[in-house]
Amino acid sequence: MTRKEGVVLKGTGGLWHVRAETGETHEASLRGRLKQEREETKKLAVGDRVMLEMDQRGAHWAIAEILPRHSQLARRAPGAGQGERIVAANVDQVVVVFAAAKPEPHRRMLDRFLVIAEANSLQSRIVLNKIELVDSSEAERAFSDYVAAGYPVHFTSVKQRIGLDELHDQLAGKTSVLTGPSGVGKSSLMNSMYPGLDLRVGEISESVNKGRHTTVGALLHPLPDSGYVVDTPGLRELGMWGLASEHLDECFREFRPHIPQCKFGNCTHRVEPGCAVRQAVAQGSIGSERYDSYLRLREEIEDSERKWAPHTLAKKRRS
Ligand SMILES: Nc1nc2c(ncn2[C@@H]2O[C@H](COP(=O)(O)OP(=O)(O)OP(=O)(O)O)[C@@H](O)[C@H]2O)c(=O)[nH]1
Ligand SMILES: [Mg+2]
Ligand SMILES: [Zn+2]
Repeated sequence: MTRKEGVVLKGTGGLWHVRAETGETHEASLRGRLKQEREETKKLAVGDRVMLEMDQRGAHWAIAEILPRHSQLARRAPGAGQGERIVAANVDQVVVVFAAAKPEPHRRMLDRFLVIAEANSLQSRIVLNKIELVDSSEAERAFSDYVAAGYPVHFTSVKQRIGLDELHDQLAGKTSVLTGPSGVGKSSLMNSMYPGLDLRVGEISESVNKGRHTTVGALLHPLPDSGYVVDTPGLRELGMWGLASEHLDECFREFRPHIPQCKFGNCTHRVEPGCAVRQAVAQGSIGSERYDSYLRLREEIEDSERKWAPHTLAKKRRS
């Protein structure tokens, strides 16, 4: 029987586009047996590595097996982790692009992207593009919190071709989710690193994404040399659904060494005495803006927990 391994690039109406290791793309449907598996983690997503098998007549490819995943970017429905949806599988990193100016970088939004990546146990990389528009040492100072937290930060300019080779090297051979607000230069960066590559990375189409029930699938784009870029309808839409408020602190990397030092095990790092996180903020080892982001996001998550908790309870009682 003819069998080969491949990577799922996209799915449309039950038909999946699978790129074989040798480069050609096949359309394949999922074997009935796999369709029936109820396990959430077995649901197929772009980025999944699969085994293809040719049917007896030699006419169609079928996905016979989904190979184990090493990571995933998931979207969870509000309220107790039901209805998890895998946006992409085997993601190696999230690349968050902002502009140094035009538009001004939005730190709160950056922190939100980083939290979503951390909540999915994915590594992040920050790109500050249009660096030629500002004083570069000032920009470096403004982003020193992130460097200190352990995030790689790239300062780039498409206009002056700064930092593009370094970024290109970090995309090679990896599967990257590229995201960031509109107008920061995501398409320009990709086009200048990979001339001729036609990507719509990270673009958020307002009309398709407004309804919560509309689902727009992600696409996996092979890069010309090696590696893939995941084209999602936008990470922001993923929200922080499913992240419990008591786990938010761990999604701020630089908080982690301090959390176990707090006097109370369930410390919210707001008003509790003996809070090691607040002490680190006072001493400057945690940036105050990062701490402010934490407080705001915590409020936001707690609000949604209050909103969804009765709903979840009612559901549980019914079943
Ligand atoms: N000054 C300057 N302008 C840049 C740079 N990179 C991109 N631009 C400009 O910024 C504008 C937006 O760039 P795009 O690449 O379309 O931005 P995008 O992030 O793909 O935006 P969306 O597709 O809307 O999400 C364009 O006019 C680019 O020419 C840069 O390094 N410096
Ligand atoms: Mg674009
Ligand atoms: Zn604390």
